[in-house]
Amino acid sequence: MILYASPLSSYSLKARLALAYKGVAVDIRQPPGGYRSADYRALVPAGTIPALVDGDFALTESDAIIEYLDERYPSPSLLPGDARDRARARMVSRLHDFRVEPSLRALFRELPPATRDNEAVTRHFNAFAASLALIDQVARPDPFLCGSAFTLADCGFPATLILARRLGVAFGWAFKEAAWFDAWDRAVRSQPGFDSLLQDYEKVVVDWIMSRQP
Ligand SMILES: N[C@@H](CCC(=O)N[C@@H](CS)C(=O)NCC(=O)O)C(=O)O
Repeated sequence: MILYASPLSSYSLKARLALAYKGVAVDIRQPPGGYRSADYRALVPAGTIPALVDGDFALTESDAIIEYLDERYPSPSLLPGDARDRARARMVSRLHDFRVEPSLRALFRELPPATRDNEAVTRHFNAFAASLALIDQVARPDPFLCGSAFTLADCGFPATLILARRLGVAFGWAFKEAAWFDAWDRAVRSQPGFDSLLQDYEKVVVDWIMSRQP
């Protein structure tokens, strides 16, 4: 299997953590010609990363990729428990993808100081804080977001929270970590292979932020 991914892509890291959790090795490649390129779209019509290519089957959308992996490699499960447990994990993951991460992504264009809109920065950080408050209400941290096992719900947050911390430094915003953060972060980093993936990601994020703030 091939995973098209890039070092700075938070959704690529989300898929890579799921693969690492399952101990599934794949060929990690950068999209030929870059994402959205014609060459890449010939392989992956949506043109986004991550994309999993398994023979003649090409799949985008990190949640769909992770659920496919979970069915192909059921153990350890990323959707354990009963119907409600699985539904909650899916809900938290979708809230991450549709509310938490987009409010941070909206800040990327505000990084260059020369063109920064400070009102927009405040608005996006407030939206981010509100989205995390929503996660506080619906998750069941113990220490993972939906209980004692790492699940689909946890996969997107490591990259997003690294980005949030680093963007907070760049914008001078005091990022208030959720009460569950420390225990969750320790538990996530103790999963085999995760810590080096997260450290590599953080280095790429720091370099990218510096390049946007000359
Ligand atoms: N909902 C998608 C989001 C993926 C996404 O936005 N990936 C970014 C890189 S992190 C990308 O491919 N951007 C290029 C584009 O949107 O065309 C997922 O869960 O995989």
